[in-house]
Amino acid sequence: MQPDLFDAPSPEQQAADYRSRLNRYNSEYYTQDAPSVPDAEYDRLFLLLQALEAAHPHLITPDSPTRRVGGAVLPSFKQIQHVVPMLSLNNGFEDADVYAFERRVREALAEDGIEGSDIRFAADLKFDGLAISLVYRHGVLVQAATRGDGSVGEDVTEHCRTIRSVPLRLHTATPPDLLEVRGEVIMYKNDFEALNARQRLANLKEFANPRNAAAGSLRQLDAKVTAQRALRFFAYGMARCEGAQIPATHSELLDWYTEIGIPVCQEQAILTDAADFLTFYHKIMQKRHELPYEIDGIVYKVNTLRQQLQLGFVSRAPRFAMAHKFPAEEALTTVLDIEVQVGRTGAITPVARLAPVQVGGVTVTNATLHNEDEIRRKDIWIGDVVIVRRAGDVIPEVVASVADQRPADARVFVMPVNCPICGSAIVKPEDEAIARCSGGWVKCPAQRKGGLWHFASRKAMCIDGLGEQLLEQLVDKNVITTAADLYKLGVSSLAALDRMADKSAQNILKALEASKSTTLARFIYALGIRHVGETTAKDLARYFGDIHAIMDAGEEQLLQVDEVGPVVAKSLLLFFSDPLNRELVEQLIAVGVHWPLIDASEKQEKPFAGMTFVLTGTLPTLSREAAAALIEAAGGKVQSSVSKKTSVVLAGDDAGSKFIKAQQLGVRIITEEEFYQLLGT
Ligand code: 5U1
Repeated sequence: MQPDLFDAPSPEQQAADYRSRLNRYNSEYYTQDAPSVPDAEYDRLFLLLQALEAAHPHLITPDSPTRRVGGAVLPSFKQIQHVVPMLSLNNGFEDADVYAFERRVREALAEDGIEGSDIRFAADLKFDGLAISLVYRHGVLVQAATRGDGSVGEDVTEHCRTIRSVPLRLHTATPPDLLEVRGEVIMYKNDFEALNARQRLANLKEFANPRNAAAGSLRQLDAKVTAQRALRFFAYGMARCEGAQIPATHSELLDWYTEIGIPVCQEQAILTDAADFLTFYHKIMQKRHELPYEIDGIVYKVNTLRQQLQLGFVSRAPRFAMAHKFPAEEALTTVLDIEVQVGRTGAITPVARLAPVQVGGVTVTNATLHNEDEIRRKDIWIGDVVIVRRAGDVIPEVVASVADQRPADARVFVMPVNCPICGSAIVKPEDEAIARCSGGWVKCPAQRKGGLWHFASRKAMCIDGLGEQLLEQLVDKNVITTAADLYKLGVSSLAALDRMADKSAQNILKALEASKSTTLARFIYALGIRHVGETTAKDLARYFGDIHAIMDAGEEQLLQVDEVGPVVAKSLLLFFSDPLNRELVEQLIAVGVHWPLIDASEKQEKPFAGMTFVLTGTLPTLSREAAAALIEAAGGKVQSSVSKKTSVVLAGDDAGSKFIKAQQLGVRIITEEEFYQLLGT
């Protein structure tokens, strides 16, 4: 007897085992957001299955994860007639539209004898992506189609196979004979940024937004291109189901989908009336920009599927649902002109002057164009029709020009050769994207104003009441030149300014006096040295403990500091090589700016001195902010990602990929309780 013949799995069994594990890991990662194995384990199994299939091609099944690569290049898209049309939704923008929808639903159902108390509504997110229909026969994905004109779409089966959140086989032993799932293909915001970064590197046109990127990635005749794009799928409805018990409500349908491996967005709610709708709408709108994907509104639907059928459709939209749209974050307008602005470090930023347009709830008339290369890459001309975007509090941005609407008299932007403020030459080093005014703060009032504004800002010297307009007057009237001059101001020089009463002048002098007592980190940050942000300033202060030590440090010594790399070191050396900057530091100290000495022994005593922490998951009692504050107060630093240099990962519930990475790298992982022990409390 040869026991291994009986014990060793056959290639068939082995392949089935790999397939089912890979499909499960896929679902855990993409559908449940809860990976149970590191990516490396997935990759290892995938390679094993690939090798097995190469040796035994008859083992390849349509639901094999190795088939997610895209097939042959298509000559054109095959057309697919939708058995159940893919309709669009009626849109509403105002509260009144939402109340009207609820009233219409209730009145129509009342005609069928349905009591108001029997009516519930489901709300889910309206994704800004591409509507897709997926057909499963006996649990296996057999067809995927775009919406097209609603009646006829395009066959994108091969493409959708490459989307890892689309199950190739439903996770159930008893699948329906036929199931047609409706949902949306989207691209996450971070994947969109990464794709555009790759496009830039390859000198290819960037996508205007995640929706365009998703649509452009799916509508490729070569599905291998789609396979390289990080697309995702979320289901929100069902068109057909045969050979299975159909759930009674929309929310039960979504629960069933989750059970059988079809991804569903977890941001849902069951609501009773329009007042509820509005609360949910505002809650989601608040956190809209923190979501990993773009949404453009909320969809309200009658929750009971039977009631949905009773309500039916009017023209091409269901009567049982409506989309409550958020204010648009993108709009079309015209570039009237392109001017340049000079920043505090002399950076020249081209700004588009736009025909006024409503975007994201405000009127936009200007948008940054970042730099000259960006203008060329986006191909933006003066006179062009452009897409403008304003997401949340983000500065409005020109996303792209609409090339086919370019007027005959459109002009290419030419970067000026001289600073529009001081007339000094504008220079642009070969290896930098940003052009700069060469005047420095001595010659260029724009740099002087910017530098002073930064010096007085909240995170720097925090001088209350010293606003932009006031600084502008002080500089324009030649009352001050440097930051040290601020501390020489008196009531009379301040009161002589426009709109400045004696009382306000007194308050500013008080604020100036108070600001003299600061910290070394704030002082370093306030100097406005290029590439030296708040964190680097803190690191420099902690490492050197003395401003003169920083001023006299050489490159090698600077590079010893945590956040300091060659670029920052060079910038510090350049700044302190200028006698005017050294003089400024001395003057500020002479007028009384001071900070507590950082005692080396005190530094050592802090329990987390020199340690870096990464936070992941939800901690039992501490918020992230509170944990970060405790770590920093104890001399430690908080970082956003895990690396070999990380000292400790503080993990709570639902810790995700950072936890796995820490395990892989052998980084110490602690609980909140252990954290308190380390802290000595
Ligand atoms: N979230 C969601 N989006 N969306 C789009 N639900 C939803 N439902 C739709 C559409 C077109 O249609 C059904 C109500 C038929």
